[in-house]
Amino acid sequence: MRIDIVTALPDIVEEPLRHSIVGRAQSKGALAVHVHDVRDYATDKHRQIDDYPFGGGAGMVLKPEPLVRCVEAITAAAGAPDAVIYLTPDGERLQQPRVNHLSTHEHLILLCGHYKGIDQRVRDTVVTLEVSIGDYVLSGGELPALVLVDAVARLQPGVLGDASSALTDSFQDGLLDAPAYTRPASFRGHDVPAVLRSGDHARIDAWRDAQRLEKTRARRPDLLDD
Ligand code: 6GU
Repeated sequence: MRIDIVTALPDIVEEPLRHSIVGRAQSKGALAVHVHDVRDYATDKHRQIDDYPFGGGAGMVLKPEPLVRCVEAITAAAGAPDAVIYLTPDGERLQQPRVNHLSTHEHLILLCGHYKGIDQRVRDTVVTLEVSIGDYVLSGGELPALVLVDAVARLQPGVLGDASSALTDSFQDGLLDAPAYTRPASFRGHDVPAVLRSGDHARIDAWRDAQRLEKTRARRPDLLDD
């Protein structure tokens, strides 16, 4: 899978991509993430990427030409993407089924906005999907882009150590995860539930299923309605 991130703040996204699961996915050749500085595609000598909004108001708007030129350069180099995704708080709220579907694509372009967003004509003519990562406001699309990359990277074949672990995650089957414990068996007077040390895997599975159901009922009853 190839993912291109188009941003005015490449430093924010570059370092996190080198670590953890996303870093490992890239080392393994399962994923290649390319970061593009939209300023490199500015058309004027001041390399201006944003401007005042027509009609007035606070904040700056990312100009259309650098963004579209950058997408065109990516397409010329790597072919047409399966989706051009704009990260924006007014997009579709990201949930696991959408992540699962995106993870099957070969090529995504992610557009990060900031300030007051990007010119509407980019959204109308180039963007094919708009995604939000939740109902709160962030200062730009860079952290949401990293969230999306992480969520799809861990689903690439061969990336997770345990092939089954992606499938037992919270949300993947509509339930939250069971509690996890490691050594020591007793920590400051709190003991690991005895069933987990019993070696009886049928009982352990049944205990975990019951815990998942109970936790989901207590914390996220909305998940049980679906
Ligand atoms: Cl995708 N962008 C911004 N700026 N804020 C957000 C968001 C995205 N998702 C939730 N809040």
